Amino acid sequence: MLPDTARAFTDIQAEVASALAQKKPVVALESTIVTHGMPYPQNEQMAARVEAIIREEGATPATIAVVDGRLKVGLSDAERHNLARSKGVMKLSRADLAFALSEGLSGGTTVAATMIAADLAGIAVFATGGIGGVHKGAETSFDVSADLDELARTPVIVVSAGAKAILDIEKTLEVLETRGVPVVVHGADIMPAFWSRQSPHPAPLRLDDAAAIARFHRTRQALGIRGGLLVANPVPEADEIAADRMAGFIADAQAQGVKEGISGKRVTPYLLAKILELSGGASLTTNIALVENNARLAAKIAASL
Ligand code: PSU
Ligand code: MN
Repeated sequence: MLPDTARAFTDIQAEVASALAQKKPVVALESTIVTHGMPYPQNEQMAARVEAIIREEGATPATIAVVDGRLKVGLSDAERHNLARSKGVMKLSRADLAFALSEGLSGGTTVAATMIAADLAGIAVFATGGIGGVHKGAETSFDVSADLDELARTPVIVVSAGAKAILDIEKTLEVLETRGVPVVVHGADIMPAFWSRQSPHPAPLRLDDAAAIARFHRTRQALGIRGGLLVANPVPEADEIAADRMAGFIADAQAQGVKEGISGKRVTPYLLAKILELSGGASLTTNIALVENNARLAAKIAASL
């Protein structure tokens, strides 16, 4: 599956390579959530737990990251540990993934870069927390995540809890629709809002189980419709933080970010860290729970495919 030209830069872990060769279910995982999205040591515990959940569901996890200029598809325990502890590594998206490889650098891969690597390796399903999207105030900042363009072009199923609620969810849905990206809410009629089960927006599409999601993906491929599919999986009720409670933390974090002049790639990591602080750690607990929930569904979709 991996093109020869990419092989020179890529290390596919033996377990992942053998699962792919035998057409067994494999789920890709991103690593910006580890390097920039959560503090140590919770990031490492989350990364290990999510891999264990995927194994419990009978699939093979493939965490994707760049380590010393090598594109890793599947990490060893030591590599995961080092990545979780590393400070100052890059946050890699489509624009700079190849830069880290050509310069021998290390970094966490965002949703966009992880989709590229998963597709290169022949992995069709990927679990994350929340995708990047259109930021609030994008009408002046022009801050729209490369994740949206990637979903439009790269044929990977991304299982998320929707777009992070720090974003403008309505505008994010509009861009996804324009780019032809199906947004399927799992088991609900309302679009989730990451930490909360409900946003004010209706679900663009709804499917209630993994088999139906896999069937939809195959049907698009049969028609030759290229591109990804976004699954929005609401956080379990027991773990959610009500949207009105989150709204206060989000607004305060945003105002603080504007005051400190935070822009570009730093916006999302800054807001996540600030909201963690303002919520007294509650946002992190919910973030971990929703990633675990997404990993479970992703493994079931991979098995159905
Ligand atoms: N989901 C989380 N935490 C994160 C991210 C997703 O629960 O930190 C990361 C993803 O890697 C996503 C990135 O691609 O945030 C979006 O960054 P930006 O808004 O700069 O495109
Ligand atoms: Mn951005």
